[in-house]
Amino acid sequence: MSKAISGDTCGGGTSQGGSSDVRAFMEQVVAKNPGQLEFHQAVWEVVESVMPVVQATPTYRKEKILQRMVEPERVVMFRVPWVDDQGEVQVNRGIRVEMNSAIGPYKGGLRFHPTVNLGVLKFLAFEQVFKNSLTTLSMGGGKGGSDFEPKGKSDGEVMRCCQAFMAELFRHIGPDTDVPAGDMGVGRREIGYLFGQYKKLANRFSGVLTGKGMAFGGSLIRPEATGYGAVYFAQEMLATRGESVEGKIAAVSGSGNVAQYTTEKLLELGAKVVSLSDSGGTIVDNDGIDEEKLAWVMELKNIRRGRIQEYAQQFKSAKFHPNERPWDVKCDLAFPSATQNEIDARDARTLLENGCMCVSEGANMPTVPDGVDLFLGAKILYGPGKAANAGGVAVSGLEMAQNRGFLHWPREEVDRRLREIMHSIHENCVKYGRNGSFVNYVQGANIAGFVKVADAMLAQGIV
Ligand code: NDP
Ligand code: 2IT
Repeated sequence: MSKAISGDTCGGGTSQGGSSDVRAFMEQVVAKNPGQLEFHQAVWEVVESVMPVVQATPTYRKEKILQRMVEPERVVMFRVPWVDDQGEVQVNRGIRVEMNSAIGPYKGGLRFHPTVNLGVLKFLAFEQVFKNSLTTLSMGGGKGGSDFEPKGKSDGEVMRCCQAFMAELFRHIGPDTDVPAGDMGVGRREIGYLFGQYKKLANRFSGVLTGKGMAFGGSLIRPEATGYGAVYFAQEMLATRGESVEGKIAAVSGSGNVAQYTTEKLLELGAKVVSLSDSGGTIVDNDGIDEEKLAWVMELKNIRRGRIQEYAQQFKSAKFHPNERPWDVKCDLAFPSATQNEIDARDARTLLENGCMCVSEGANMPTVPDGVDLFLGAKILYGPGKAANAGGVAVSGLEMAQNRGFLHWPREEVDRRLREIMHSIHENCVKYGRNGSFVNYVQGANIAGFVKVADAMLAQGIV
């Protein structure tokens, strides 16, 4: 088993390779954004892919498209004061990074986690710009959140924090300007509290947030969308090699929203899921996590808000490995669905040695750069987060469309559109990422996502 990480440290920095143009560009980014390691890491990966396109396109160079893309259009940072159940005043920080609105209103989730800081949210907002572009829908990129820790807090405390957060954020968002949603630590409960406070302050019932409850404008399949989409993307990748999900052994990390619905779809398609995790460690169940066990996990995580460790007490077929991640488990398919930099180079090597043929990233940037290089070097099917996990924001876009039309599409309709979007993202990755018989999905996703945003920026002048 590999050691758990804090999720905010490894990878990034300036140690990555690339051409001299890439290095020169990155030196400026690093100098201008000191200490924002995750942001450097995310930018580096994109710049490495798109630099040849930029070099070959004089207008991109002249108009300084890349230089503009790494500068957020706006960042709002604010105080989030609230009172805990003991009557004590707590002070958190709120941030919204409005990265790029060239192709639509800012769109992206809110993360509540103690590791949240400006650099983390800038990395997430930057990734979101290209991801949203890939979805084929009209959405710009943004991300926000707070260093608030929801774990161990009462519903009342979570509500008061959400209200304090929205008391400032409401001025900066709107259905045509910026439409937040959930991310780590922000699920249906938090979106409900945030929406209630927005509605009260703005005196407006609008589709200003996505991931809403079904009774007040939410879309069917939005809770499932990221996990289902990551599996649909894996299906697309596997099909290029005449393979399918059926009968495969899958390792999943995390046990939150993305991990749960990744597992649900994998089971439906006949795979055997053998792991889940949280920040306390990993459970490995060699008998497989079946539908009944998954329903138990959903109750544990979504209602009781307990720890994954309890799974091993409930099901004797499982073993709990404290403070460890699942990547030593022998698997055909890996679905990192917890957090950034959760697959280090050693993990990547172990996955490859154990015969893993496909990695589909439900989480954002879960693999460190050296790990990505190992996957690409081994020519396995490697779907980076901005392509593989785009299903979540895509269905958020569908929720916005339904809100605009006062409509409520049936489950089958949303699922069909989600499948179509994942198919088209895959096709676009193949179009821009094919190198002979191998598809480099990193290159494909980055270039396809970049070109649409860059062309929109060119058309709109220097703004
Ligand atoms: P949740 O909060 O529902 O679940 C997060 C899971 O990851 C929890 O099990 C959590 O454990 C675990 N985790 C968090 N940090 C660590 C860590 N350092 N080490 C080990 N486990 C950790 O979030 P989501 O499922 O929504 O998000 C998971 C990932 O997917 C994130 O990277 C997010 O950005 C990405 N994503 C989410 C989308 C969505 O629609 N929700 C869309 C696209 C991407 P614990 O409870 O112990 O903290
Ligand atoms: O990382 C992501 O794409 C999300 N957290 C979902 C964003 C959204 O607006 O649905």
